[in-house]
Amino acid sequence: MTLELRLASAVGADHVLTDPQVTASYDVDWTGRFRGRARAVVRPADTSEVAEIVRACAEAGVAICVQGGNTGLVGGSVPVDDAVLLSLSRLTALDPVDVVSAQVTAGAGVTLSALQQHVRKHDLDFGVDFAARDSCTVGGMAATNAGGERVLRYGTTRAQVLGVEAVLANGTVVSRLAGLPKDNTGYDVVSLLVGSEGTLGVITKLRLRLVPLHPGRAVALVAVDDTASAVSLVQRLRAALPSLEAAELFFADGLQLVRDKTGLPKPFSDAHPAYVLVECAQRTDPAEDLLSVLEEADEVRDATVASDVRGRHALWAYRESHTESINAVGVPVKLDVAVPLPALADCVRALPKTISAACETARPILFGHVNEGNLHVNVLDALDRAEQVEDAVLRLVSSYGGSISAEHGVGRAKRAWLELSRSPVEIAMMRSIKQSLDPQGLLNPGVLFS
Ligand code: FAD
Ligand code: 2HG
Ligand code: ZN
Repeated sequence: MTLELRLASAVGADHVLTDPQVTASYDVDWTGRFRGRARAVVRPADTSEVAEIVRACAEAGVAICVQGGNTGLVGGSVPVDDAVLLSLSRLTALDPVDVVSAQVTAGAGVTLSALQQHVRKHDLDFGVDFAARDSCTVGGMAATNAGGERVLRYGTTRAQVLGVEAVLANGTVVSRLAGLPKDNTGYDVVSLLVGSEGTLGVITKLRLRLVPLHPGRAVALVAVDDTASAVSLVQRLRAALPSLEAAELFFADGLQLVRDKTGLPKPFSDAHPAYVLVECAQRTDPAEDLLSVLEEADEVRDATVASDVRGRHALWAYRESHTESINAVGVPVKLDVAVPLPALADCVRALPKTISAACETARPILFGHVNEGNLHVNVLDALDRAEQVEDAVLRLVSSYGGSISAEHGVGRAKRAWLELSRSPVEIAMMRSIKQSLDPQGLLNPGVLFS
């Protein structure tokens, strides 16, 4: 039997897609920068179908590219030519919420917003949130250990994952879904699969920790002079407000670009160099507490606070619209770095010069998650000098003791610079884990390692 026939008998012919017009959107990443050509897109419905696909590909020696919502930003979900693209988008089962343990089991293809809707009915919430919520899947979030806007309070996706079910490269299923918060019985298989970017196994289910849903929320958009003031303001808010959940940073050029693309009004009558967006959440409305800290803070040049849903969303739009607005201008060279917080202001000052030395025409737009020293460096008009820009930025970040990828992962985009963030011993450990779990190198070849 040919591989295509075996795949069709595993999932049904309707779920093996080969027409280039139908498969085109699976072959290109969200930013439009990374492309491949899958021999077929296969859409299994459950774990046993995933296992059968992986077994069939392993026996035929054909590579598999794993894809969830295809919102990843490092080219990891795009197929290498002739790979089978394994889409998890039909694994959308959501178990009833376990309110006693504050946990839920979700299929890998459940989107973040579907998960949010499901658990919020029980006054519970998921600890990770970001703008791709309507498309990204929990499988993709776990595979990339996604961060987002609430890491300050709840940590990254890894901190929310208590259990995992996955199909290994030879088609066997590993299942660890009990969700015991305490379980010290050897190597942490769950944590190993989280952040492995589809190179060690195909995640099919997750047991997720939930957090309380806070009905009282307030968002403030604050104008400040520079990054140093933003860092100092966030430090002040963190100390004063246990309800602080998010602290985001963007600058005048990013705001202008967002306003040009979205038509949003000016947030303040005067323009300012930098903006911090913060959110507090608790049982009661935190607006008064937030306002009184902001009134005392000498970093604040102007501020506006909203605690109604519409007002909060309107303020978040200035920050969350950055990614789409940038892509509407052109395909950016996208970097996602972190530096130690005390070095953040220096790094922001040094970046424009470093980037223009690598590419004269480059237009950098910076924004990010200030509390983690996580900067999103998007460089427009620089695609023909992409490698030089990437190299210059990543070496600068490394000189501060930073990370070449704070939250998006390594994928194909950052693999050439892995040694700037990981020691030779660590890379050797990673390679030997990969070799032992996927000796044929069939799962996501080219992701993480060259
Ligand atoms: P995909 O893009 O499909 O895949 C991502 C990687 O995971 C690939 O390597 C893929 O092979 C692998 N993978 C996917 N599913 C599985 C699975 N079931 N098993 C094994 N491997 C799998 N990220 C952040 O961390 N923080 C943010 O704030 C943030 N904001 C974003 C905003 C926008 C507008 C966009 C477009 C993206 C944003 N991201 C952010 C990027 C982020 O990586 C993804 O949105 C998300 O984590 C990926 O989910 P996905 O289902 O789309 O995965
Ligand atoms: C965000 O924080 C995402 O909005 C996307 O991580 C970042 O577009 C980017 O560079
Ligand atoms: Zn981010």
